[in-house]
Amino acid sequence: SSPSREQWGSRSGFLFAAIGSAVGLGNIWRFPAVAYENGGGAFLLPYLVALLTAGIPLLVLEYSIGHKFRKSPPAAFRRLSRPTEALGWWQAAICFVIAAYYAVIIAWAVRYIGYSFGEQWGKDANGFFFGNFLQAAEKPGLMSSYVDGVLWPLIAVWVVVLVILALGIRNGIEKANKFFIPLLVVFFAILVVRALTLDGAARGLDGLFRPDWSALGNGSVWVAAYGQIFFSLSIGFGIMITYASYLRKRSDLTGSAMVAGFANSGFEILAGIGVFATLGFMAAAQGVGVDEVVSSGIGLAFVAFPTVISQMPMGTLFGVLFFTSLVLAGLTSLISIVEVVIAAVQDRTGLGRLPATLGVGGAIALVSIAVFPTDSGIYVLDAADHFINQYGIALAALIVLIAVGWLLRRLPVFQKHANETSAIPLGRWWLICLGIVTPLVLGWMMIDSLRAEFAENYEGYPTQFLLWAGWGVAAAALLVAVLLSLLPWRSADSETALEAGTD
Ligand code: LEU
Repeated sequence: SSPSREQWGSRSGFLFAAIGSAVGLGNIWRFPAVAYENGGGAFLLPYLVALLTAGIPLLVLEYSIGHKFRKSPPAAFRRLSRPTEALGWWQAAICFVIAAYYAVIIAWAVRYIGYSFGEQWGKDANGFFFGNFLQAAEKPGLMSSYVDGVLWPLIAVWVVVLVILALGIRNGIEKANKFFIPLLVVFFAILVVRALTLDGAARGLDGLFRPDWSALGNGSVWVAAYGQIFFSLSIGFGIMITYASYLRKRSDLTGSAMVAGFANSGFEILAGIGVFATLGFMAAAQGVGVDEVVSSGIGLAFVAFPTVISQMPMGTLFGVLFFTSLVLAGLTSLISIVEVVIAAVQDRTGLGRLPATLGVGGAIALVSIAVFPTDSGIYVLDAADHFINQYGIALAALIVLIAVGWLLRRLPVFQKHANETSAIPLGRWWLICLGIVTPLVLGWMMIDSLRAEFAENYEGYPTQFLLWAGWGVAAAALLVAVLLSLLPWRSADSETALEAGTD
């Protein structure tokens, strides 16, 4: 590999970073609600099937691509074949968009650590969040005013992330993950134990895990399982290619994929237990059924949890633990998303780490700071998140599999590459999962979500708004990617760096 490419200090450093990327907001607020809505305990079956047929096999593929070429996605895909370079830029562009809004949610959580003291949201957590805190407009539209209470924590989040990234792979990303992830596990474990000792916890768990076997006959339940696995494991948008490009030559790729995959799912199930035990307490306190208090995403973290916190003894401590966990889990994921874009530009231009971090990371931070701490920020965030997930991540993953598996027929090359240094050999099942099963599921997912998109406007938002904040953002990511891939690689430096990347 090129002598100047950075490397992880140890295998555990890479694993902590890979797990840190995977364990994020998605684990804490997405999984519990998705599982609940899709068959409860019965959902664990499609979830496990998705993990084993798509999650872990794709992790291994991404590790192998990054490890073989020692490059970030655009340069790695360019080595695969000239036209596929665009796929790498597409992944980098998706990361640009995700990073810009993901940071804002972390900023909210930072602010809510402070609000936990004295439970400042008062009796109306919903009104407080959307009104007092976000100062959200009534309806989605163009941004018209700034919200200081979001702006300052957001700037702080970006400063922390850019400093860590500027310190590099070993001194920045690896050290941060080795510190943040154990801390997260400790905080979250205390939180789960506390939640399990609340009155009503058992009712919550029963609500989550009671299996509805009839859900297994429903196609959309399977789609939800695959969707959750993609977002949660951070696969399909180049993060794992990038992180694996900093591995040493002799690295156990399949073993690492198993560890990262199971660790992420383990944390996810732990989060499900903690969240539902807490919701069970809330339902019991209000004398209603668990189904009346379940919400997902933003509503769960910033409305339901504050409400529960106000109702429990020692709520402040619980609030601090919960929001700090969100911040830690979010930061380690955000770092990985931004690193994809930095590495892509570095590989392309030969820029050093510091200028690349300031230039690229700074550009993402600027967009994030300009768009999201505004009265329309939450609507743009919601639409961009939905569209970039459906028509970014899932679609890009499908096209990567068609290109690598069917057009170029390179899956066996990566299978051989992984088997050269890995403890657990990849057999024929791996080819079948990635060549046939996963593309079929992803193709079905695409048709299914397009159908829903045209049946009714997402969240009932106005069409004009969805055209720019949703479709526009997803299409721009693709367009920018194609344009970037068409630019000639003029700099002698980057071509040499590229050539040096072979093994
Ligand atoms: N895997 C992360 C999560 O679960 C998200 C990804 C975009 C880094 O939140």
